[in-house]
Amino acid sequence: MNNYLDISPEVAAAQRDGKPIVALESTIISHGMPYPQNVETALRVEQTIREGGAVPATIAVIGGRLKAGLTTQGIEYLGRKGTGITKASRRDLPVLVARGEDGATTVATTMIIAALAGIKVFATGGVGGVHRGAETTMDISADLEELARTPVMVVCAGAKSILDLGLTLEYLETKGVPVIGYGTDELPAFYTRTSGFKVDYRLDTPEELAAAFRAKQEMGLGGGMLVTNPIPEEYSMDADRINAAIDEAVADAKRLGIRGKETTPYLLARIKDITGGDSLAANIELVLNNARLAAKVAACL
Ligand code: PSU
Ligand code: MN
Repeated sequence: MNNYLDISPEVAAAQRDGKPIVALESTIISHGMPYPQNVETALRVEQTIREGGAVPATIAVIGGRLKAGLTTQGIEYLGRKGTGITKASRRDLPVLVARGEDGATTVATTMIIAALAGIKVFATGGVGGVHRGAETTMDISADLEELARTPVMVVCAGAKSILDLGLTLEYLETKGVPVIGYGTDELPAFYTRTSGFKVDYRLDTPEELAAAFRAKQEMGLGGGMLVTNPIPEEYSMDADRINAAIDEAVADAKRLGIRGKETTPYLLARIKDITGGDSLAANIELVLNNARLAAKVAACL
């Protein structure tokens, strides 16, 4: 086993018993939602995975150790510290680990640690992508590169239009990452079920998702797979309203000169304020929905 990795007793027992395991990220806790909804949601997501017959492995870096599986206290600690914890992508791991520091793992880093721990399925809300204006800023999330190289299935609710969805799909195509719509031909746009962009393939059952992922690994193609699962109809937001809020948030970020890793957390918080908290409610529901699907796929694998 990797010398830097700690697998929690619950996750280790699940591995011994051959039980399905679902990885969860921690940047969504520290930087994606405010306290205390972040902690409540993280615990509800874990509970949802247990109800689905799988074992949750929330992933983070604590005191320089890569953790697969956190305690409730660990989740509470990350949630309270919030943006006081380093948002840790691939490039951040070496120094955080060498210094014995904490890090909240993004999609990219959660994939890395899940793969080290032998976990194949990971549920989250949204993934990073190619940002609007990337043709001049070059702001392309390391999440996309990780999907290209690390063999973990990421179940998300699509990508939100804080990103350039068309360029994000182009990038994933170049990198050979299959983008699957679960029960849909269209890429879901996180808060809404449609975006106007087509996914590569529509698959309708957890078994089909598992079979495609297994085939990719067994052929030696490596890398991940992006499963996009639309937010349940009853929680989806009005497209005009959410798009206006996103445009306003993107304009504010530009005016304030927000850059780099601050961009995504700033936009999420700003959109929540502009929508009077409604975007957060939708965000919570779609994460729970993704956890349910991920537990089913993990059981098939
Ligand atoms: N999108 C969300 N919620 C999030 C994130 C993205 O709706 O919490 C987080 C995830 O951890 C994702 C990261 O991996 O932001 C991407 O950040 P960046 O764009 O800086 O790569
Ligand atoms: Mn970025």
